[in-house]
Amino acid sequence: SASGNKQALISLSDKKDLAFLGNGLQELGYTIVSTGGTASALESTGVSVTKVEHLTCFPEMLDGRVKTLHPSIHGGILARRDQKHHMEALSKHGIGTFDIVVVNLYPFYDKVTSAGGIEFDDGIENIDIGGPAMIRAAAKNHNDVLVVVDPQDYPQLLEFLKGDKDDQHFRRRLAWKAFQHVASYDSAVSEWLWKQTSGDKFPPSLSVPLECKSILRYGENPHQTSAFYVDKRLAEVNAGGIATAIQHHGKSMSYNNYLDTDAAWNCVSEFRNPTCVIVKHTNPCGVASRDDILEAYRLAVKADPVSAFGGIVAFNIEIDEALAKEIREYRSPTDGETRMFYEIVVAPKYSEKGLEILRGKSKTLRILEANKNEKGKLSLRQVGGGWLAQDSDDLTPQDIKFNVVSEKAPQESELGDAEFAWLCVKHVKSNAIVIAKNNCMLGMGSGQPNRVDSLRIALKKAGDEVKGAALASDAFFPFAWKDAVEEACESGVSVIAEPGGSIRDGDAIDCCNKYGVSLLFTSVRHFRH
Ligand code: 93A
Repeated sequence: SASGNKQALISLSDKKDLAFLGNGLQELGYTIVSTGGTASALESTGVSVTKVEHLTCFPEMLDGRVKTLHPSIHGGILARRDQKHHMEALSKHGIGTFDIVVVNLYPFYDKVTSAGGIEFDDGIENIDIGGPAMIRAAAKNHNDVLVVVDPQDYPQLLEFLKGDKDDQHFRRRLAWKAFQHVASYDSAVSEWLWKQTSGDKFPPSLSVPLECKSILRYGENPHQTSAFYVDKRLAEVNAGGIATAIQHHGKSMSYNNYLDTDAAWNCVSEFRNPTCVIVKHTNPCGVASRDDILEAYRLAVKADPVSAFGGIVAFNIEIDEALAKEIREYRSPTDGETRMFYEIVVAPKYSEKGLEILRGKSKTLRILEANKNEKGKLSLRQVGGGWLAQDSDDLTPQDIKFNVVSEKAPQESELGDAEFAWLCVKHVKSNAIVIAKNNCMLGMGSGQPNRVDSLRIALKKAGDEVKGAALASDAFFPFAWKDAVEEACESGVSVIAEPGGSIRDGDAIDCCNKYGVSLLFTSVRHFRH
């Protein structure tokens, strides 16, 4: 500073851990300069503060729009200490330097996404101008100024200041984080403005603020490097699905683990009754709903015990003591001996005892507690040189009409089976066929380049249980005779649900009438490529 004192500039909307920071800096001999609200908060915890107005000799004006935008502030941040003429300019104007700048911004995203929404003018007032200016200035001049935007970095900042070593690495890491903070903030503002002005969901450019959550050990294969990025804005409002899940136990998550857990969590989250879903390589290989969740779990394993081994087990209800014990102890139905092994268990909640028991299953078992998935999210996928964007597929059987197009109409239980199979088939990679009965998946065929092969795989897995079951197909059958529909009918299913819409729909209807099978057209397709 002008008098040679060490100075810190603090201006915070999120005042978490402010007392810890203020006291720590004061003890280290820093003079603290602050904006109105931050200054009052610091004073109330016994830290003495110089108000920004005292340096600028201007009051906060324009309802706070101009508080820190002044040469006395920005000169003190931006001056290069190794440039004589910079320092001379400061002293000529009586400006002191800042060694530390701690700023976080008006909570724009929280405000514009808050329940009940926000008026346009309020949104505008929540765009922070002075804060980003200070952050960018300090980050640019990080060689001389430490810039902190995250309360989690306060302890490390104080440790750094107590030490006697300067560390370019630490300074640059803080500057990197600062520019991330501002970039993500600006992208939230621009996306909100687009929605306000055009009402259109897809802006002409995308700037999703992605923040690296972790560097992964490797990608899909060990020779590929990999990292996991979270959508910062969704993380802030706790709506991030698998990206914001808490890991209670186990080895760190891998690239494939994230893909598979996402698939399992997306699928199980859609069921209303207590449900267990087991996923292997992004496809559900076992799904069952029961009031008794232990039974649901056992049925989900039994659907395909070979695939379930080493899979991801997902529940849509709390894992309590009894369920945890069952997961720990249950033996593979293939030999009645080997205890089932899983990569990951994911659920919305755990009882204390349940968590303790699962921790005891194995050192490596990853135990995740995930947040509900928000509907209506943008889904993004990469192709060479670009990204494809679409609405997430949020339609469930409750949104769909199952139109009877055959002579035979399904009984109520058959209709229930068809709806259950339909919800499962939505989560299976195309071409997808699911066979289900009594709220339990009996077989599935996925990912084959033709529908007949997927059907044959599903039938083989269902075995004898296929008699009287429901069959769902994620898209229409291009051919009926000597093809998928006839094979399905011959196998003994009692009801088939498919979108309809083929020029050969008539053949499918005739075929079902010949075999006395109910045929339902949903007019909705669930491709998953
Ligand atoms: O309204 S602003 O865009 N204009 C400014 O000059 C300014 N200076 C700091 N917003 C400004 N700030 C922001 O005020 C900071 O980014 C921080 O989030 C907040 C702290 O205000 P207070 O200390 O009064 O609570």
